[in-house]
Amino acid sequence: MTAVDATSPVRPDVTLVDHLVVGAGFAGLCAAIKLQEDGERDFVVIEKGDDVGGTWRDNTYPGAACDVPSQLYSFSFAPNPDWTSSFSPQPEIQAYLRRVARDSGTLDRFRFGTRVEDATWDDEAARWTVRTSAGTWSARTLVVGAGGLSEPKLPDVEGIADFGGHLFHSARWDHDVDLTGKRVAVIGTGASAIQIVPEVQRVAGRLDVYQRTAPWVIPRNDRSYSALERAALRRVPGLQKAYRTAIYWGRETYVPAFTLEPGIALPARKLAEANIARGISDPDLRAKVTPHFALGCKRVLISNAYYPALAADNVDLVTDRIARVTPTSVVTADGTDREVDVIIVATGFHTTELPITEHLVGRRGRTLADRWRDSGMAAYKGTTVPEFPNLFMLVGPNTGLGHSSMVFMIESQVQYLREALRTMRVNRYAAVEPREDVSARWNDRLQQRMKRTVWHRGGCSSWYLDEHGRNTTLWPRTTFGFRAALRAFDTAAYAVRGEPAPPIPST
Ligand code: N01
Repeated sequence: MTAVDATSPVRPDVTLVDHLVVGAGFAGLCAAIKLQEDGERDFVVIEKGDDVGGTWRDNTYPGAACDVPSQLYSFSFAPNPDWTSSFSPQPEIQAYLRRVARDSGTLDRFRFGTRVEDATWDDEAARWTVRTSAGTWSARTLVVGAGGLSEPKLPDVEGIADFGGHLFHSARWDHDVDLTGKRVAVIGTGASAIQIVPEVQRVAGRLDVYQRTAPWVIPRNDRSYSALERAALRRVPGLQKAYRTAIYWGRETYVPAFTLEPGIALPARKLAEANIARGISDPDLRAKVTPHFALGCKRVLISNAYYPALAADNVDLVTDRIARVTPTSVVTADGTDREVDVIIVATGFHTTELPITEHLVGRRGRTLADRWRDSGMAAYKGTTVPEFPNLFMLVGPNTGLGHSSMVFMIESQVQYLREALRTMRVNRYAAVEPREDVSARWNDRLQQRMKRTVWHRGGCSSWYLDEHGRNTTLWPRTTFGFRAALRAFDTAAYAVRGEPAPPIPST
C-alpha cells in the first residue's frame, strides 16, 4: 500500500492500492486469499462489521444453521474434517471462517469497522476512488463481496415503529432479551423463521407465528459425525474430497426439478406432505400449513422440528393479515388483538435493490442503482457490468442457487476475477469493461431460460423476482455450467483500455 506523496496526481489524503475488496464474508475472504496466492501484495479488504463471517457473523439467532451440507458449504481449498454434523450450526461456520482467515495470513489486509460511503470511477486515472468511514482509497480494481442477503428488510406495517416492547430482526438478534415465559410474535415463515420457531417455542410462554404464505418444508436428514468418521475424514487421503464430490453431484441432480420440468419435483412434494402429516395431527392446522404453489417456486426449507413446534399447545399459527401493530400488541385484519412482549421480524432481506449499488458511481456518472432502476439487476456472467470498468461483483445478479452451495459459485467468480487480473497484467490493460451488446445477450438468454423454470411457473411470488417479475437473483442452470462459463477471461466480450506506454529511457 502506498500513501500518496504530495507530487502525486491523486490527493495526498488518498491511499493507493491495486485492489480494494468490500466485505469479509465467504466472498471477500475467498477473494483476499486467492489474490494473495497469486502474489498480489497491494490490496485491502474493508468490512463494516468487526469480524469476518458476513452473514454467518450477523445471523446469530437460536437455531441458525446451514441448510446445505457442511462438507459442500466450505471452501474447496480449506476442507474441514471437524464439522460435527451434516448441517453445521452457525457458531461452527463462523469459527471455521475465522480459522480460515487466520491461517491464510491475510488478516492484516482487513480494515474492520469501515463502511463504504461511495465508490466513483475516475475515467481519466482509470481507478476507483472509494470514500469510506475511515479514509479514502484509490484502487485499480474494485471487488464487491457485500452479500445479497445482508440488509434486513422490515415489514411495512402500520404502527410497528411505535411498538413498546422488544422488536428485532432475525439477522440482528437481541441476545439481551430473555424470551423465557414471554409472549412472543414471529412474523414470517421463511428459512430463518422455521429455524427460530422451534427454539422460541421451547422457552416462550406463548408464541404467535404470523404466516403470510405457507412454505414447503421437507425433512432435514441431519446427523452427527462420529469421532471415528471425523478421524477418517482427517486421515484417509482423498476421503473428504470424495465425500464432498458425492454430495455435489447429488445436489446437481435437483437442477432439472427446479429449472426444466417442475413435475420432477413430485417425489419431494410427497416428502413434504409426509413431513406435515408426521408433525401435525390437527387437520385444520395441516390445511393452513399446506402450500398452494409448486414446490421449488420459493426456497425449499428443511426441518424436522418446525411442524411439531407449530402443533405445540403454546403456539398459534396466525394466517390473517397483520393490520397494524400497537404499542402492546399485533392486530390482524379480522380485528383480533394479540398482546405480545417481543416481536421477532423474520421478514428477509433487500435482495433485488441491493443498498451498496446506491453508492457505486460508474463511467457515465450514474449509480449502479440508477442503471438497474428500470432494467432490473443484470451483470455479465453475474460479475461485471457495462459502464462500471474494473468492477467485479461477487454473488452478483443471477448467481444465487436454490439447490446447492453458494461457496461453489463464489469460487467460480473469484477464478474469473483472477483470470481477468492476469489478462490485464500480461496485456498491460488499465481497464476492462464488458460490452453492452454481449452483456445484453447473456442476460436475454438467461431470462429466456428463466421463463421455463418453476420460479416463474410455480404460482408463487418470492424474493427471487423483482418488481418487474424478472428473476434477477438465481442461476437457472447447473453450477458446473456456471463454472465452465467463468473458467477463462473472455477478452472479446470486453472493451479494453491500454496503459500508457512507459517513457523511453534517455541514453
Ligand atoms: O427471509 P425470506 P429469510 N407480513 O424472505 C414473510 C437464506 N437463509 O430470512 O412468503 C408478513 O425467505 C414472507 O412471507 P411471503 C435463504 O436463501 C439461509 O427467512 O413473502 N409476513 C416470508 O415468509 C433464504 O431464502 C439459511 O408471503 C411477511 C418471510 O417473511 C434467505 O436467506 C437460513 C411480511 C421472509 O422470508 C432469506 O430467508 C436462513 C409482512 N409484511 C436464511 N414481509 C440457511 O440455512 C415478509 N414476510 C443457509
